[in-house]
Amino acid sequence: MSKERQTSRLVVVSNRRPFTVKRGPDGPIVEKSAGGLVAAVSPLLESMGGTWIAWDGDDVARGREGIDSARTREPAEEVDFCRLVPLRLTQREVSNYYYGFSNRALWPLCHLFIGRSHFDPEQFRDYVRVNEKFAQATHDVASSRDRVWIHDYHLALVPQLLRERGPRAGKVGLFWHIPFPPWDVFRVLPWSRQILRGMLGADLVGFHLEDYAHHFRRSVRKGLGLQQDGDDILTEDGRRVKVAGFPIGIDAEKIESLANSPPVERKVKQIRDRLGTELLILAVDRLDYSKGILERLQAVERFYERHPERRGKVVFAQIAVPSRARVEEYRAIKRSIEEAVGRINGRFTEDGWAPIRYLYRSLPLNSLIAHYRAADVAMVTPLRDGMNLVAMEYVASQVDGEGVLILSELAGVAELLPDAFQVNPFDYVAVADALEAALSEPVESRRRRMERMREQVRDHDVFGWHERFWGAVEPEPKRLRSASRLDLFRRK
Ligand code: ADQ
Repeated sequence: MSKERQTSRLVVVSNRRPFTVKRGPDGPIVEKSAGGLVAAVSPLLESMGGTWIAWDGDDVARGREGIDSARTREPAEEVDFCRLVPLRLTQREVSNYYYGFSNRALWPLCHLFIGRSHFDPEQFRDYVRVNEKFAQATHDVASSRDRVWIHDYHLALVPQLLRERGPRAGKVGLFWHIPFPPWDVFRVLPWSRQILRGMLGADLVGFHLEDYAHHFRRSVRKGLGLQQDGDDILTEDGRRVKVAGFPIGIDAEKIESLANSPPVERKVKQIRDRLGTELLILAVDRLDYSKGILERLQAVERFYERHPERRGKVVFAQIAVPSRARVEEYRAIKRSIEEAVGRINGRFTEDGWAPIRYLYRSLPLNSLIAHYRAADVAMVTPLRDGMNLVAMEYVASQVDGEGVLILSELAGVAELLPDAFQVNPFDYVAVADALEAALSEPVESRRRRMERMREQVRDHDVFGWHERFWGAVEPEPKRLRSASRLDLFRRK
């Protein structure tokens, strides 16, 4: 098959596309997809352009059973900052590959929730089939001078499947956005060795932390019997695969400048005026059991129980963006969260004040940043998290330097932010105590902590992440800059 003409050098391959298009009363509405991968990778393509290959995200609306299986790719779309190649999947494929194997086997296992993992051969079969579709589309679209950047656990087999489709001059990198567990956990997966072999098709396999990279190397040695030379893995076909930790970052410059912008300042004032209390504690997550929302609510309940003097003066706001709502575990956790919010509000509400505000929706970026700025304390307490961008976004939004961050020591980002109030998210007594300590902390020490955290977030931004990742296999990757002035997510 002839290669399509390419004008860019970066080809991003991910399950999720950077935005979704919904039908609105006045025509299509373009919305940025919520989630860490899109938040991290979008600024790079906004800055340098490129091609993004992703599932078109639309399995239900168009009823996909029985589609022409030879035609798996929609025509490429030009959007403001990249060329998008949407991939078609059938309903069954989406159900088995995405909701099934990716999110009911790999996701819980990598986050150490072995008891939540489901292993189903049918789902794995469709995972392989969909990975083949992604590999074929990438092979068709990428030219030999492109860097192919495959993202995340949905596409673990794509590096090897791509290699099998013919020799490539361009480098292939895989970035794994979630934790990689110890071999004793990963080996529980019946197809663990296939997954490891698939990943090793890349020239470079990156993780957020050196700890995760270490677990991967050890899994490859123990599971596949391969040799290691320094930090590299030596494959059976004589290749050398680089494996390392590359902590991800955010577009800190863009978030800071938005936090300082007049529309955000107006919104901050509006939030504070409507609050009706002196202090705001904020939590923002995708609705996922790994984010520890239920455990956090338990800590918040204890806090109000132990500190009656704070009632009427502090509000806790939980903003949860809907996620994977077709998976029963996610529907169950949503019900439990809603019950807990109702119970705690029922218990403590008095004189027009309610302790918890709960929003189940995605917010536009400006509004999200205004909430970060308006909050006196942010609680980022996942039970396990590859990195966690919300913590970094909160820090970058503290342009007055006065916010306090309570951070789970089980999130990868904890390595970067030792100045946060670090807690074990399973220890609700300690988390409740940390809340009181955070609210009572004098302004001067808040500022000192926040200043150091802001430096860390600036020094480890998403552009540096990109440079360090590709710098591991290419001598001089292109230096990128924030694209904050681009008019984004508008379809041409
Ligand atoms: P996620 O699990 O999605 O990412 P996270 O890193 O916190 O977790 O990113 C979530 C993103 O969604 C943030 O950019 C946040 O702003 C956005 N978001 C959350 N709630 C929102 C809301 N209500 N409205 C709008 N936006 C919202 C995965 C891994 C992480 C890793 C990232 C990047 O699980 O550990 O940090 O990828 O590698």
